[in-house]
Amino acid sequence: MEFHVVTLFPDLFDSPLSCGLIGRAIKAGLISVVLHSLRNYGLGRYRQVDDTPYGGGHGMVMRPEPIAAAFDAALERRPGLWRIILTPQGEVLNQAKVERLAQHKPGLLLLAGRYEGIDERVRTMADQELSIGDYVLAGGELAALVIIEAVTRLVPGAVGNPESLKEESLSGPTLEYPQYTKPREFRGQRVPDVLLGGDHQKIRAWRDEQARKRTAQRRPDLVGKDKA
Ligand code: 6GU
Repeated sequence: MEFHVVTLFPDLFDSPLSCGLIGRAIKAGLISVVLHSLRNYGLGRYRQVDDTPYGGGHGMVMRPEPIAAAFDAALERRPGLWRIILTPQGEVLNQAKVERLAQHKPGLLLLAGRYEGIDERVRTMADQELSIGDYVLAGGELAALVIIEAVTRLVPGAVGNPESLKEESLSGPTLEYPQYTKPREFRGQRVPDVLLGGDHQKIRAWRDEQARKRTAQRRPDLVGKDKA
């Protein structure tokens, strides 16, 4: 799986791409991430990438030409990439969408938008627009990293124990059951007896029930819902 990211801030990716799950997946050759610095495709002496909005208004708008040139360079290197614009105006990401993104061969091309907006004509160069939730970030860089991590987890071999993926993929979205580890008692709170008894059928039933209750209480919007 190959990820290409078009961004004005390639440095922002250094540590997230070198640590943890993503770092391991890169070292193992399971994924690769290619950063395309938008500044390299900027216009004129100042490598300009944005300009004032036609019609007036505050802020700057990203010009289409540098983005088009960066997309061309990425797609020349890897034809067939699924092209995504990261913007709060996109479809909201969820696990079902992550699973679909993981199916895209040879990989994803992610545009991290910045400033107050992107020229509307850039939308015609993309296959999909995605947001990671209903709040505002300064740019799409963190959203790109969210997508890279969520998709990388689904690449075979990237997650240490594949059993932890299996449970998620069987059902629609529910919250996890409560987990406990040592010690048996912490500040007066005891681990539920059922988990110490070793009756695996009983443990499974207890966990299912806890997950169901917790989902109903905290995320009623997920109840009865299939993967969307
Ligand atoms: Cl993809 N970009 C920005 N700028 N803000 C966001 C977002 C993306 N998703 C949620 N908020």
